[in-house]
Amino acid sequence: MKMTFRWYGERDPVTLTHIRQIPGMTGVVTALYSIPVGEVWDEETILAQKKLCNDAGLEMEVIESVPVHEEIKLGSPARDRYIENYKQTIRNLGAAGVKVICYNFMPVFDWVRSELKYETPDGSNCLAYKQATVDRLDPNKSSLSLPGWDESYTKEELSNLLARYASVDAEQLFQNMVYFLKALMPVCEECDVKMAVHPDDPPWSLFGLPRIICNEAGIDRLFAEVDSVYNGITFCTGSLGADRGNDLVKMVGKYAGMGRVHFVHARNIRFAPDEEGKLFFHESPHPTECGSLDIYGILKALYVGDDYFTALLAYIVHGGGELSFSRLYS
Ligand SMILES: [Mn+2]
Repeated sequence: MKMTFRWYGERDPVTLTHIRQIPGMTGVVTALYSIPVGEVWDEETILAQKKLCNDAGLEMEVIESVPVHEEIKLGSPARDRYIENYKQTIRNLGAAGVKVICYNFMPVFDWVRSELKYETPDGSNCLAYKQATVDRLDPNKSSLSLPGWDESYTKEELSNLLARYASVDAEQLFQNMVYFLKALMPVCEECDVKMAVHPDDPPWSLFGLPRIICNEAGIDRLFAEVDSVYNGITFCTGSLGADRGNDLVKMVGKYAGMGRVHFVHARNIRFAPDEEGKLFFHESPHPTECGSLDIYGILKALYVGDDYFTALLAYIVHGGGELSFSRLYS
């Protein structure tokens, strides 16, 4: 088990030097931010990023994320070209020593929050999700803007994309994901690179778009359908924990026991009352008593060694920070 920290590249205000100063932190989780979604990540750019990390005394063994092109999620005839590109990216990352690729399979929108700077009683800021706010939004309306949304689409492109998803239900999306993973598995095995899907965040359908990696049943089905250790999960406690029906301690123990947990996002969230009576939660510091998730139980189930466990509790990251752990099965 290695403790790693997210690094958003050279524009990240939290520098590699800062990350290196955190005791116990041996690596970063990063990505190549300059390459358009769907294109091959070339070796030269990968190695340049790796050199920056290594020169700072940090490893680059986990990538978050290699985005999946919408044509793959839509299951269109154009998907095969993008799948071939993804396979080449896996080969190039594997050659550079990368062991785990985190990705997600959410249509159109990535994670969704209603606020990026919710102020908690102690004055710290964090991400928050108010269902009442999200319910009032319509992605087809021109005035819409939400924190974290992909601004690379024009309004027209976004509308067209949403229209194409009208014929893709949860079952179709699942089949498209299976097609994608089955195509990848031989390359993953050959290059020893593990795929670790990040759960949908939040783990339920939004704006009429299907979401499928939301709970134990969905993950069980994915693992059964593509039955390889190279088809694993990023166990994001905050994402899965937003659905109170998810028994995180049970799930993480079960999937770790199957050798399918390749990467962990360990973070806590706190459910709080909402004036409109709808779901409301915000990020909270890691210790169990600071939020609504049993972080102690989750980490115990993961069997984190004493050193790292102590280190984790010592570093309470405010502001929606995710501590990441990678479990590398070699
Ligand atoms: Mn996460």
